[in-house]
Amino acid sequence: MCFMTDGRTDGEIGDQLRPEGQHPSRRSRNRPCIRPHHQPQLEASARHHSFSAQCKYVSVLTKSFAAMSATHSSSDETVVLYTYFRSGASWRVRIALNLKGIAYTPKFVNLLKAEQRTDEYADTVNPSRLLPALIIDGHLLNQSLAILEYLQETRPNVGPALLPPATQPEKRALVRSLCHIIASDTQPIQNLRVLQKVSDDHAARADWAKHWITLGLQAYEKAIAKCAGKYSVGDEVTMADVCLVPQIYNANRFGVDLAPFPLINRVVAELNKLEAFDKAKPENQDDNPEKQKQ
Ligand SMILES: N[C@@H](CCC(=O)N[C@@H](CS)C(=O)NCC(=O)O)C(=O)O
Repeated sequence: MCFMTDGRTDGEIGDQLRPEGQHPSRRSRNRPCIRPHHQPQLEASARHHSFSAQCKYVSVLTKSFAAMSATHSSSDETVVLYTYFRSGASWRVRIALNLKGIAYTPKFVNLLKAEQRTDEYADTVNPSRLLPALIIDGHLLNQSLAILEYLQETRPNVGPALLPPATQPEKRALVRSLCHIIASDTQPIQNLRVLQKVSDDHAARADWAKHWITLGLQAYEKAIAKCAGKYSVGDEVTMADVCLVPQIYNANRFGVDLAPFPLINRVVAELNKLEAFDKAKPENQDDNPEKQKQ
């Protein structure tokens, strides 16, 4: 299994569990790691402005994008992803963008510094005060599963089909149900704001996360028993795989025993061989403090 139990420190495990404001430097958090072919003003502005200024900028940008998309819909406008290296939901979108070959500019939002909780962020980026958010084709999109479906619907012939075709509604429902095992029934119960509410005690938070992740993975393992091939559903990468990989990273962080999940382990090992998945990993993100030290 390629996930990084190795090199994990208490600090890393506790990252999501630690009180806010104790995170290492954000010196280079706005440095993009993947540049779009076109680099209009947004990227330069994103790098040089405070988060507050960035929010106002996005608001303006979003409005001007809305006006633009009324006149032409193109797929080569600047794509901006609001992301944090360890955010599983952002990670899903990073994978999908890579699979679809869409270059993007990351806008780093430090969850441990609660940058997602400001009113400005809620008003201009994501009303849920969560990551991710994606600006694409002149639209500002939230909710990772909605974003994955948007990418598939707007780019059906590029990269793998994240969802089976509409002519296979049962298979589509299967893929979506696997996504929801992770994205609805598991990840939300162990995200930062829930853990912070559960307890101030790091060990208690980890216990909580471990419990719910284990139940989620038990469901996923059973659910793919009849459909897994090379990947979760047959031999094509789907949205389900995109959701699975970040969840396994969290499972490792919280010390979940993955031995009882041989199918998941096999599928994840295959997925980790793919470049689109590799590029999307936390260790390859420019806002990862470990990467900044390199
Ligand atoms: N259902 C949302 C979940 C988003 C979510 O939980 N995001 C986490 C990061 S993975 C977050 O922003 N957490 C910040 C917090 O808990 O305050 C989606 O899929 O987009």
